[in-house]
Amino acid sequence: MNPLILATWRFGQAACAKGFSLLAEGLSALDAIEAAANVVEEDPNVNSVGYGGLPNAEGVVELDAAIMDGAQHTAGAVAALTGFRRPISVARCVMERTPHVMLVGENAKRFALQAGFVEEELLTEAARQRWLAWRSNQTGAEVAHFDRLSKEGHDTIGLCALDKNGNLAAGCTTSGLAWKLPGRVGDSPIVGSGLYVDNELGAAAATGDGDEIMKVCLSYRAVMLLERGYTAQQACEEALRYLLRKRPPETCRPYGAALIALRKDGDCGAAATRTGFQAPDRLWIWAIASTEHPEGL
Ligand code: SD4
Repeated sequence: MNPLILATWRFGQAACAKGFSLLAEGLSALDAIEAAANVVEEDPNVNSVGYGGLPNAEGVVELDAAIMDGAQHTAGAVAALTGFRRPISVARCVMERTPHVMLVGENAKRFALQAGFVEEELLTEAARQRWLAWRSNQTGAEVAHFDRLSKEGHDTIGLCALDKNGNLAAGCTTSGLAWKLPGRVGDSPIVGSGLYVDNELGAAAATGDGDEIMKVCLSYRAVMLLERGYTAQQACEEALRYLLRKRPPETCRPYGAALIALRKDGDCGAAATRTGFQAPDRLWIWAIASTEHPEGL
């Protein structure tokens, strides 16, 4: 089986390069996903993931992350976690060291400390300045105004990987929507919404408006379409058509959603409900298989 890894957004390229180098050495899809996600989590210039992420409405960086292992059909997640650069690694510890799937907020932090992670300030000066600028424009009762999902292309990283043994894994890690209400959790750490893996079928991961993605269990739906014989591309497109039917854009915030999917046999696909998840001529989705695709898919 040829290993393969794919990710959302332009910054997914560096993640894929790291993940693929591990897959090529024979490491598992699970290890590749974690290491690939860590690359973006550590990058202060990515203002939507990990260290350097934009904060919530009160200026606190709250992170959501999940990892799913197809080989064992198991998952781990953290939500509204503060103070740790690599939330996907904390999520993996939840999966491997507890009988649970998700830990949240202060108790997720307590768990991370007990697991040996080092607490740090995640709000960079650049992110703080953007938050201050946003806050100075707010008037009294106005609640979270989200400016994410602009054409900047700074967003959640979703990843799917296939290793040489044919096992699949997926991951998602994000600081969520900028200026969100404290405690708001998006789709990214929710199994079935932000990510899903069925080792016999394939894997999917989502990015976009988590408050809409969660209403249709988008990643689960894409994987279930693989079961019906859809290609990965068809599965992404059909799952997003379902989202658009249930939640017509005129009734929602105009942010939309995008999906990546990877079938068990290596077939891969990506689709979005609108432009803005795209460079002018292609989706900002990166895949690395036996050959690199430096221009994205
Ligand atoms: C969220 N889905 O927290 C994430 C944000 C994102 O593209 O992916 N935006 O809702």
